[in-house]
Amino acid sequence: MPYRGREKKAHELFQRYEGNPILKPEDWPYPANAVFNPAAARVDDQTLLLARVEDMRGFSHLTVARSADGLTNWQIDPDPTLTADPNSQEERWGLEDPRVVWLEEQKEFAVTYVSFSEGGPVVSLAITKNFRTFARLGAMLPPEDKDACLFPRRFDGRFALIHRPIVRGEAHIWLSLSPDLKHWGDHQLLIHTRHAYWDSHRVGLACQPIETPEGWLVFYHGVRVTTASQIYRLGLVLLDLHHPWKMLRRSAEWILGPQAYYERVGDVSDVVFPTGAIVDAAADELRMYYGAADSTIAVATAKLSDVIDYILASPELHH
Ligand code: BMA
Repeated sequence: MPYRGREKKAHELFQRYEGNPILKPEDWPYPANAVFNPAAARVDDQTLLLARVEDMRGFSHLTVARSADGLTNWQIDPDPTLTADPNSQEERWGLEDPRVVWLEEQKEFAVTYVSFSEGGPVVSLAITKNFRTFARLGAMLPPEDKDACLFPRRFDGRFALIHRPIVRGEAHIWLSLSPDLKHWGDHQLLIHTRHAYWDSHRVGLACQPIETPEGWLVFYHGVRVTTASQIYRLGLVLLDLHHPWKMLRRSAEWILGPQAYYERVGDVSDVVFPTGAIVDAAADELRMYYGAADSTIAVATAKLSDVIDYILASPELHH
């Protein structure tokens, strides 16, 4: 694709919805301290969010909220949708930060979420058709691991998982492969932190990978540690369509950072943490759902074509 030279600047891609935050603990049908970091999927012509809900003990579970337009009139499940399995060692201290993807072969949704085990956070997999009943497949890889999502299909016969282990205090994004969604191998470093940049301290997957004719759009969060706080912002890479372990381009700048009051002030200040996206290709629209300051849920919208133009104008990476 030739360079088209009409791309927007990084910070112009997304528009915050004026009704933000769209979901708050006060909206919940039962007591909750915070609602944030939701997975997003289109189900029965509605936008479905699977939100992380933190209870008054400080433990989290996941609850579904549905809306016809993805912005207003949210119908929240009256009770928690997916809670920690009391018999599971891995889910001892709750479930956090889900991502959802539609598996084309299985014709089911895959939910990858963080289980807080006594041995640290691990990524677990649950499969569902309807977000009412779930088949739990357990922990995928050892701790410490977070920020994971599957791709919707196999590549050269194998499923691919993006995830973020922490090793020696370093937090880079990895990609692993599996023939059966159970046994994982061929682990590869995919996106590393960048010294001195806004994403110098930690990186982790944001929403589910988004397929385009140019390749996979993979949004990720990047963390900078300052003397005052840790700032969570959003970046973007483009992965090869057929070989997603190959990164083609990476944005130098962040494209969304904490600016609005609800992103700057909350239980954890200065956090935008996107975990779910809805794409309407016909309308050229990308809606990004994110946790704001670990307290509420907000949404920002971009034109899909603007995002593609932007990443295609970022420097090509050579392997
Ligand atoms: C990360 C995760 C997220 C959280 C973020 C900001 O490590 O635990 O759940 O939103 O920190 O506090």
